[in-house]
Amino acid sequence: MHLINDHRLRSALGVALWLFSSAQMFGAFVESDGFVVVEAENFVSQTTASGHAWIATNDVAGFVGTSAMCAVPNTGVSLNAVSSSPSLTYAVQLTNAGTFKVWIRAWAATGSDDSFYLGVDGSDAQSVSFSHTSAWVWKSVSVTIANAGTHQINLWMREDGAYVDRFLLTRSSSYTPTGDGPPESAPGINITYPLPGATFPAGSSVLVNAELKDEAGKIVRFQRGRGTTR
Ligand SMILES: [Ca+2]
Ligand SMILES: [Ca+2]
Repeated sequence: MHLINDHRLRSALGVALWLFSSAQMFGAFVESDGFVVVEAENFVSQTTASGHAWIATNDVAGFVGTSAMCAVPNTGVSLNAVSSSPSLTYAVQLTNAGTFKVWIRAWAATGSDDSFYLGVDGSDAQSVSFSHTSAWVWKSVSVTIANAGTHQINLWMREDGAYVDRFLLTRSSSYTPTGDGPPESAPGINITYPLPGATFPAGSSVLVNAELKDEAGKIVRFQRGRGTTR
């Protein structure tokens, strides 16, 4: 008999990864070992406001993933309130509560392009300013999240022309990312069948059910596949 755990299913059958790669919508990214890492381009939703919007762009080299996000047009606007600011919303699934450091990888050409607002669950917006060195830099702020589970991370424009590549949450107060930072976290894919610990004879044909949920917990994609155990 071969014991098949969740990891083995993913690698042996590839169903969950195929599901993720084919999904157009991103669910919650899952905390692992006190870390959640998210590409800025993998937002759940966005809004436009004040004649501005966040767009995916590849025009500054050195981004990670498929792109960075930039608040455009860059016409010298600085917004005072997030209620009138274009937003990006992300979903993270936390197994811990408490104080997290949020590290954001950002880029700016000038001192009029180097800030944004960051919030949690649509509130507690903090103004974040970073260095305009025309290089990708990591900047951190602290946030407190009262309970584990799925939460929103919100990014709002402050100064137009700001670029954001990716961000991470960490429970460590001493950790400092360098370079690109760690790989992006796994999305919240649940394998609903077989259950963890299920056993099958080697060479069995196994049906696998997997689902991807959005930040509200609604199933946005369901996939069924079949593979053979090794
Ligand atoms: Ca600007
Ligand atoms: Ca990116």
